[in-house]
Amino acid sequence: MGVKLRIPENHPRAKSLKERMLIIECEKKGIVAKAGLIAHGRGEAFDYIIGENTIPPALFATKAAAAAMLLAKRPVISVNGNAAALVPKELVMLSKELNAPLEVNLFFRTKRREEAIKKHLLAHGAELILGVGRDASAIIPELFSERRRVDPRGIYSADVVLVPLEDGDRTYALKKMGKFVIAIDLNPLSRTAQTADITIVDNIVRAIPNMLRFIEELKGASLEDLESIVSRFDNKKNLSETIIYIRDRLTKLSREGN
Ligand code: PTJ
Repeated sequence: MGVKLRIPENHPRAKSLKERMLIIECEKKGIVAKAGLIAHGRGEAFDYIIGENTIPPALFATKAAAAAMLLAKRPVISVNGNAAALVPKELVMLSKELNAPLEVNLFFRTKRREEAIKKHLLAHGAELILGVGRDASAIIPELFSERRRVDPRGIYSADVVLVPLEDGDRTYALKKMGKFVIAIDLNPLSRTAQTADITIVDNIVRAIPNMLRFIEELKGASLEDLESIVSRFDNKKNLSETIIYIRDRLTKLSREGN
């Protein structure tokens, strides 16, 4: 109890183990839900299958997502426990770059967790956090989980919503409200992945920094160029290419006798 595990730098899985420790530490601080530990493990398994690298369809989706966020009039970044634990600094940077507020939106919503996530993001440089306490006073229609509670200044009135690590019930409801949904989900088969307008099948620890790079690259692009990047993107096609990539990778590995 309370003993901090040191992960040797030369450990072959050091990066993954550090992410795991981050999630565990943040569960202790009340940021990550207990179920978030399990969700992380599911993510790790999919990440292992794609090779723990950003694969070409994910990069393509990230560029389209950056263009969509730049085109948005009211973009909002939804933050849950796992996202806050893994990439707090990067989420704050993204929020500032895009002038897109961060909104706490939780499946396992408790006052303690809302406050812990808000504190964590403020400690990483955020200035305003939406969706905490009474601020989550609007309701997403036809949604029955705690995720239905949203901030009228944030997700409720957003045109584009970035939802990292979704659990499937909200993307459909947001789409029914006419919103454009960008998901980050390592599982290309999940309901969220299948329902979103743009799905980035990548680990959030790579996807958000990649998005920041694309935003830098596209900041000066014309509206027409940004619109053309978004309209050329086909989520179903990109997900098929992701699954084909995984199939081909596994076939190659099986031939190598792995
Ligand atoms: O913080 P809360 O209360 O909102 O709870 C959040 C969790 C994550 C517990 C909740 O949304 C949940 O149970 O999610 P699921 O149904 O396990 O779905 C999470 C999805 O995120 C799965 O498809 C995972 O593969 C994926 N995932 C996990 N870790 C990562 C990830 N995707 C991208 N990057 C990751 N690091």
